[in-house]
Amino acid sequence: MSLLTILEFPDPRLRTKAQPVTEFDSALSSLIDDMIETMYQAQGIGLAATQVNVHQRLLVIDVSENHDTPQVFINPTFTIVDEELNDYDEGCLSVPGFYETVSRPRKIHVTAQDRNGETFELEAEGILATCIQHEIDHLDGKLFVDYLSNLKRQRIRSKLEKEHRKSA
Ligand code: GNR
Ligand code: NI
Repeated sequence: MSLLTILEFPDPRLRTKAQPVTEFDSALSSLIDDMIETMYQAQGIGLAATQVNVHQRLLVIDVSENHDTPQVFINPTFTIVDEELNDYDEGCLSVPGFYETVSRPRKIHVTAQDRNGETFELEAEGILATCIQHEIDHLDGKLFVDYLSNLKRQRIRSKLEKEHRKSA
């Protein structure tokens, strides 16, 4: 397995719209394992392929207490079950160091495929619902900072650009 590099805002590659996964082969399985390893190493609860510069519709999540139950979602879609919004203090491995409140539908119904291409469905609420929506946004080239005011997003962009210059 190998660790993958996580792109950081405002990298334009994070704006790429991911394409559906069509080949459920060993290369896909290796990518999934690398993404899970990268998510754990970065201490994140989710990771979308877009963040590691792979523009396929694939994401991994682990919201379990012991960080030992990774979930894989390929070609995921969701419908809103409960329009009621949940506020969550969101962070993102591609926007390191910043946390802001985002409102999203609290309960969703998700359809996705597993690494063998088998379709499954589940209902998600709480942090899992928030995380799945955050990750699917990544696959569509969207970041949580897009829900903030232009001023806040601009400030975050400037601070991260400054950090990137320092470490370049
Ligand atoms: O690690 C993460 N924590 C988190 C907290 C609240 C809402 C969403 C997330 S996802 C994030 C990892 C990440 O950037 N996934 O894309
Ligand atoms: Ni993220």
